[in-house]
Amino acid sequence: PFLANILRHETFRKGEVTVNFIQNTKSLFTIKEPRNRATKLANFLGDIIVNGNPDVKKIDHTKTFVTPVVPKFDETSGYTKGTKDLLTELGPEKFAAWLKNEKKIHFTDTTMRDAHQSLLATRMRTYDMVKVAEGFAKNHPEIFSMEVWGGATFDVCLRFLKENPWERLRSLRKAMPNLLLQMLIRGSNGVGYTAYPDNLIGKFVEQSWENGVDVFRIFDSLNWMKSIAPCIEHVRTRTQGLAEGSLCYTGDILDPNRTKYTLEYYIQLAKDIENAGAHILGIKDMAGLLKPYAAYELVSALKSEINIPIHLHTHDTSSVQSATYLKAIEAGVDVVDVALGGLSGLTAQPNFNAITEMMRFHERENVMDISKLNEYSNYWEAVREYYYVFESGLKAGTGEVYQHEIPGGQYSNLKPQAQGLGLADRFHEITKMYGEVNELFGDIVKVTPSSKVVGDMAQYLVSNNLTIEDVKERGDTISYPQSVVSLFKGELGQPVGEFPKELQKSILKDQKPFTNRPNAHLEPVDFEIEFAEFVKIFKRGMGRELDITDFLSYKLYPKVFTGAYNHHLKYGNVMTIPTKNFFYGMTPGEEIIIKLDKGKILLVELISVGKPNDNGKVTVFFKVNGQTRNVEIQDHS
Ligand code: 3PY
Ligand code: ZN
Repeated sequence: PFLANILRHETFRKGEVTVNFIQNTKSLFTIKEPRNRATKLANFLGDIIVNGNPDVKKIDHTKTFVTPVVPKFDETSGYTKGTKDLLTELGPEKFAAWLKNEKKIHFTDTTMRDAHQSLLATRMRTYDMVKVAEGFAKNHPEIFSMEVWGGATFDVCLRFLKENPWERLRSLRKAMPNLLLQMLIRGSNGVGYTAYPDNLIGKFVEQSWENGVDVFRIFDSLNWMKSIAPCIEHVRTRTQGLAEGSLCYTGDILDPNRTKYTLEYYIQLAKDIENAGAHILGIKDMAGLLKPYAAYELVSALKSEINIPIHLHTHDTSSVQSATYLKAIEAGVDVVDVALGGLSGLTAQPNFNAITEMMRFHERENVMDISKLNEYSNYWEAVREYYYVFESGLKAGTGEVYQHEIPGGQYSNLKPQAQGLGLADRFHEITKMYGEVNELFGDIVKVTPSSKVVGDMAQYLVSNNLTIEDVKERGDTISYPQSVVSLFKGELGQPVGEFPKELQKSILKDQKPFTNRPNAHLEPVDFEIEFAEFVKIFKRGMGRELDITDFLSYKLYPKVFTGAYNHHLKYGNVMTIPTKNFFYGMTPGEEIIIKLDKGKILLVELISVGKPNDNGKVTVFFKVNGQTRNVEIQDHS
């Protein structure tokens, strides 16, 4: 009603709004404001203002921001038919055949998932995505898919952003009904760091589809088919979506001295993935190790050995990965992953805008509206500034990646982790140690969650001033990080080759490893009974019925879900708070608009912030929709 009041007002309609329009126009406030929600949000903002966002470690008070400009689009028009419509029309098998026959190169836009996972520690908020989602889908219906979900986004949504990841998915689905939406799923590890019961993964896949996912990029952190195949089966049996079974690329197929991950190894794995029923083969080059000439060899060989289309993913950590795409395109790859300029390059994907130009006038060109793409790049460039505290600090491409082999999505997290351990100034020691730990572990595939284990071990050794030699000489006297024990026990599955036996013994001490599927050790979930119990525990105050998607969040991340739930009870839904204010609070005199559901809005102005009283409480004075609203916040400083 408040928004309607504004929209209806003469002054607003004539475009003559001045700064004080709202305050001076009392008639706008003849509405009943949603009091409880307003108080909760004021408490949230008050807490950020007084104590800071706990996720933000160090604020640069001189930092200024420019307002991101949302590129224009026709809000009243429908959507041009895109790949989602085609999938609905053809079904997954025929769709895959269509893709394989396409001459032009297709693009997956990773801006809303992997790009920010890899540059900004996954902190991008739904708020900034939904602003451009509809326009982007209308302006760029040629896009193959939008990667918007999975990987670390699920965990980070709940843990740090206090968002409901399912709500993100649903909003993006609604805004982009014509394009395929894509997610990354870690095989039997779902969107977590450990194996889950098979029927839980099955339900998760089913609900992901129901809520908007079309393309499931499925991988296993050790390239273990026994983890990949069941997940492909879930997609085939429970959805009408596309199973993109993926091989994770590591090593260097052109290096004659690296005999573990050879071209023959990848061809066999690709065949296994095809035989397991994948509609598309993903080549997941998570660390950006696939060099241009190797890409040509690999894609050419796969093109002649398998019959499904090939989708290539890389990270530009070294800065030469555009050349990899060029060679892969020459070899016939069907789709490549790119990120919009402002959020591309370095540990993220190669630059969409530049790759589009690279292909211009080539026989495989996919014609895009480049000036519109550039406008979106500018939008993300401006939005990115709000997330400056999460930047990894990497300023240039690095050849070191070929030594340490750290995945792009892990790199931006490793730095804050190192900082948290007080090891910020020893970061290069950690990255070097990461490579050495990989050797020690027998050169394993490193991608979430196996990569996290290598990272944990590297940080553990550096922080305890231990060397690889120490581990080799007196490993049985060392007490290893829990994740390392778990890996060597077989809880993440089995690596290519085997675990080095001596090391495994010294890590496990007297525990016995297993070699069958970790999921075989897990009890299936009894959905009926457990869901009923869940609803009983979490029944208070969400303002809506809890559903199966909430239950899945809980089963995947019990503690994190509980934290997010309690946060919600205390502060309400904070998803629609503008990003700058979500992370950095407000300054006196600042006025912001917070959209609630069903078109309701709150106009919040920070009037002033008091001094702590004897009990350490600070009064924060707001005006909410024109009415004074004071909140008392405990000062934790
Ligand atoms: C993830 O699993 O989150 C990844 O992005 C792996 O590359
Ligand atoms: Zn990636």
